[in-house]
Amino acid sequence: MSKETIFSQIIRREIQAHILYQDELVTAFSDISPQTPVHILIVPNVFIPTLNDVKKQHEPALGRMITVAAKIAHEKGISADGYRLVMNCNDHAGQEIYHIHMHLLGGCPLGPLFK
Ligand code: DGP
Repeated sequence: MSKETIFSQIIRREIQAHILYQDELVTAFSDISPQTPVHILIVPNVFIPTLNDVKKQHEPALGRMITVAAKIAHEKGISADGYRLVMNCNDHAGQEIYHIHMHLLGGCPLGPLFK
């Protein structure tokens, strides 16, 4: 799996998306099909298909993804109540877009992941 996805076009602003944040490492934009009142995707600008393809050189971007997620959560006013960060890898996790991304989910009770 080595072809760029629609997320690369969003990062390059070749197609429309609601971009909330962008710097030299990451881009954050609203999910096209929100599952919760706040549903933002945070992606590395560099093309990485899956978490299995992550290398040590990607650590700065991966760290930035978390700090940007926390910053957006604060700006959206969901920090105190809480939120969830999710990254799916491959079929069993339901990954649809093969450019790694972190889902920032919040704005309502999310329920337990495990029972
Ligand atoms: P995942 O299942 O983890 O691969 O999630 C992919 C997410 O990407 C899904 O929640 C919907 C979102 N998505 C898919 N296509 C687009 C798009 O063209 N624009 C935006 N903003 N989000 C998209």
